[in-house]
This record gives sequence, structure tokens and C-alpha cells, in this order.
Amino acid sequence: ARVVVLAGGVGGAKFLLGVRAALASTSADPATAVVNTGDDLWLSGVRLQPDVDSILYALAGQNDTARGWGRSGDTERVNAELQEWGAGWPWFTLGDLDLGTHLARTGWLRDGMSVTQVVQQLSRRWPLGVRMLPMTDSEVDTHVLLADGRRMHFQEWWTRHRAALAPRAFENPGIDRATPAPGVREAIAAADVVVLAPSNPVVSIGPILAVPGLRDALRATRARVVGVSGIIGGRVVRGMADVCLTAIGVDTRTDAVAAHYGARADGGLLDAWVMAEEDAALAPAVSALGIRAVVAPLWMTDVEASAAIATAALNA
Ligand code: GDP
Ligand code: FO1
Ligand code: CA
Repeated sequence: ARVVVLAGGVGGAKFLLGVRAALASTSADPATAVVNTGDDLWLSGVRLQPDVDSILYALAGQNDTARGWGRSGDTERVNAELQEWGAGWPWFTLGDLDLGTHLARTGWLRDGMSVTQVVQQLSRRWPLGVRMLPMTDSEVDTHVLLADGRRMHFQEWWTRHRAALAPRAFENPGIDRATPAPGVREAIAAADVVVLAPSNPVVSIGPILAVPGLRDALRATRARVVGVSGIIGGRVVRGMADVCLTAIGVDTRTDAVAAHYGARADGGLLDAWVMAEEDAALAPAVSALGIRAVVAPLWMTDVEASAAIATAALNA
């Protein structure tokens, strides 16, 4: 089967490890990941792509699994020096190996490469087993509009304030003029299955779906569109996605997130929704939306567990 996965960072990466493993035992082509670039930012003169790098490093087996971001075995010599200069953000650590990636990426961008070409270049070093595409070539960094009227970059809100400042809305300035990156529409049109990874529905999947044309491509594809719940037993499991959901008026419940994506037959996106055993009682509520409810174990504890979830999604 031709598989396309819409993905954010760590949750997306764990799911993609499972997709890769599930497809490895078949003759299928590698999956295509359409990756959120709303987290991207400029800092200390370099371009960061947290979600792209989370997926890149995880698929390459180079990620720091304990910390949840950056490279395994990284050091922070350059970061200490940047702090001494008062450069960058004191609450945001740029590892030495990670900075190598940012420098390479920034150099390629300054040489005139598109974001798609940069991601392709980053994909050459290790055998990833997944084709990575950014959602768009445009810079559409996510900003948070706070309840008190202030605005800040998503990264500052998430890492410095740990989502503790009440958000009113999430915005991606310039996204109205953005287009899907080359190959994204084509991959969706040619897919047999499109999976919405169990990534943050608001700031990971949200920006992807906000790229003009992408939603239409999903609505038009002959592929089945299947979502995987990032909520287990009414909790977001890891991170602060519940704060993001609340801000857009969606309850932290798997059926509410399914309703947020919507049934394809009802103007939304989903043909099926893979939800956790812990939430089995909500399956009728999902079915009532016109979305096929598939109940499965959803803890991505290791690659085998993620592969089983991927298989459930591909067969949904
Ligand atoms: P980020 O960009 O690094 O924040 O990561 P993503 O947006 O790709 O994924 C974050 C989301 O993954 C969290 O909000 C959780 O809901 C979800 N998540 C994390 N671990 C698990 C897991 O083991 N199972 C499931 N189903 N979802 C998970
Ligand atoms: N997350 C943190 O909580 N603290 C950090 O200092 C930090 C640094 C960092 C550097 C590069 C990178 O690609 C990601 C980094 N992250 C850090 C993770 C990241 O900012 C967020 O968890 C995601 O953007 C949310 O998806
Ligand atoms: Ca993210």
C-alpha cells in the first residue's frame, strides 16, 4: 500500500518508526511523511526545524530518547559560549551536534535551496526508510496569541513557559499565501492510506491542515484517511497538548478530537479513527459521527507496539 503520514515531532516520529517496521515486511514503497514546519524558527542566525529533526534523528537512530529532542550523546560547548555572549534564548539549548544540522541547513537555505530540497538533503545521510516532505516551502512559524493580548513564537510559549500562559489562539502568519510543498498533493492523491499520526492536533497536525490546498487534497483523495488518537484515557500522555486543545474549544477526549477532524462524509477528513482500549466506551460516540471506530492498544512503548498501531491504522 502507498502510505502517507501527516506528522509532528516526537509523537509523529514514534509512529513513523512503527509504520516503517510494519511496511518492511511487505513489498510496499517507503511511506511518505508530510511534516509540520510550524515549529520552525530562526535563533542565533540559524534555522531550526524541531519536528523535521525529531523525525530525522529518530528514523536515523540518532535521537536522544530520554530527553525527547536533539541528538543522542550531544554536548553543549557551543551553547555555553552562546549563553556567555547573551545570544539566543537562555532556556533553549542548542547541542553541538544539533548545531551542525542547523548550520548545514541554514547554509543550504542561503545557497538558495528550497525547504523541500533542504529536507531531501538532510535525508541523504542515513537510510531513513521514510520519504520526508515538509508541509510547505514557505516560512509559516506558529505564533501564540495569549489571553492577555501578547503574542510570542510557539517555541517560547512551549519551552520557556511550558504552555502555562493561557492561549487564545494559534496563528501561522503568511499561511494564507503558502502552498503545499512540491510532491505533497501528488503523494496524497496517489496514496492508498493517509494517516494522521497521533501528533498534537492543534500545533502539529493543525498547521499542516491549514496549508491552503491540503485539506482539499485530503478530501479529494481516493485513499482512506485514518486518524490515530494521541489521547489515551482522556489524557494527552505526554506534553501540553491539552492546553492547545482547550484553547481551540476541543475537549481532551478522543471522540472530541475525532469530531474536530470530522467525518469525511460530513465535510471533514476521517474515514476511520484508531482509539485506545482505555477509551473503548467512546467508540459509539465516534461511530455516531460517521467515522469508523477502531479500538486498539495505543501505547507506543517500543517499535513493535508502534508497528502494531500502524498496522491497525493501515487496515482500518
Ligand atoms: P511534538 O511535535 O514533539 O510535540 O510531537 P507530536 O506533535 O508529533 O506528538 C505529541 C503527541 O503525541 C502528544 O500530544 C501525545 O498525545 C502523543 N503521544 C505521545 N506518546 C504517545 C503514545 O505512546 N501513544 C499515543 N497514541 N500517543 C502518544
Ligand atoms: N525543548 C525543550 O523543552 N527545551 C529545549 O531547550 C529545547 C531545545 C531544542 C533544540 C532544537 C530542537 O530541534 C528542539 C528543541 N526542543 C527543546 C524541543 C522542541 O522545541 C519542542 O518540544 C517541539 O518544538 C514541540 O514540538
Ligand atoms: Ca511539534
